[in-house]
Amino acid sequence: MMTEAQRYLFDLTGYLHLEGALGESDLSEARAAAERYIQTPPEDLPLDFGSRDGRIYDNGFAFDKSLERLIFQPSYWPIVKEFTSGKPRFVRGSMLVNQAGGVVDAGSLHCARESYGWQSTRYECRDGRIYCDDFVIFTYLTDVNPGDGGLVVVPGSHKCNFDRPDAIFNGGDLGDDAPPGTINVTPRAGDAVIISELLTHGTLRWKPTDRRRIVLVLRYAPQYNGGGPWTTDTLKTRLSPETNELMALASYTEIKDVARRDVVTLTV
Ligand SMILES: O=C(O)CCC(=O)C(=O)O
Repeated sequence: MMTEAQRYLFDLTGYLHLEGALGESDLSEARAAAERYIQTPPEDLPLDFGSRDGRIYDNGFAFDKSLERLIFQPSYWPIVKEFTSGKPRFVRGSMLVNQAGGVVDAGSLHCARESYGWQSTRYECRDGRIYCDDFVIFTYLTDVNPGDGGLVVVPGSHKCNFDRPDAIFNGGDLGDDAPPGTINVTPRAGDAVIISELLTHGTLRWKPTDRRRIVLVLRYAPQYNGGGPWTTDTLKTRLSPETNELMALASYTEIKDVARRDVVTLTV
C-alpha cells in the first residue's frame, strides 16, 4: 500500500520524491554496474545495448541484475501496484546520463497530454486509490545538488485542463534556471522520483564539469497498455522470469503471479 502521505502528495502535485528509496548496498552495486555500462566500449557491448547520443543508454535496466532488481524495489513496488490497480506492466527502461562537461543541452517542457493529446493518458482517483496509466520512476544513482540542473516539474499539471500558454515558463524552453512556478527536483543518490506522464516536466542544463548525473528511467503502465512488446528475443533471454512476466502484455482480467507478491526477488 502507498502511505497516506505519499497518496496525498502525489495527487496534489503529480510527482513524488522518495528519499532513500534504495538501500546502501543496492545503490552501490547499481552504481558500479551503471559505470561499467558507460565505460564499456560500444563494440564490446552485448546486442540491445548502446547509446546513440551519450545521454540515453538503451535498456539500462537490463545491463546487470543489480539494475534489473530496481524494477521491483520494495520502496516503490506498492505504488506501482496501486497505480495499475494490481495489474502492472513494466513497459521499458533506459539509463539517462548527463556527462560531466559533455552533452549539456537542456530538455524543453513536455508531457503526454501536450505531445499526444488529452485522450492519451489517464489519471483518476477511485475508492481512495490512485490510478495512473502511464508513469515513470526515475531512480537516481548519483547526487543532484541545488544549482546542478536536472529535472524540472510543473506541480499539479497532471490535472491541468488548459493548454500551456507560450507566455509562461519561457515558452517551455529551459536553460540554467527553473522558471518561476516550476520546481527543480534535486534528489540524492538512492532517491527515486515518480511522475505521471501527464505532469509537465523537462530538464535544466547539467552544469557540473566533474560529476555525471545517472538516472535509471523505468516506465510502467497497466498490463493492457504501453504498446510494444519492447523486448527482443535476445533481451528476453537475459531477463529473469519475474521481469519477463512483468513486461508481458496481459488481459484486463488476468492477475499476474508477480502482482500477487508484496516482495519480488529475481530467481536467476
Ligand atoms: O532529465 C530528466 O530528469 C527528465 C527526462 C525526461 O524528461 C523524460 O525522460 O521524459
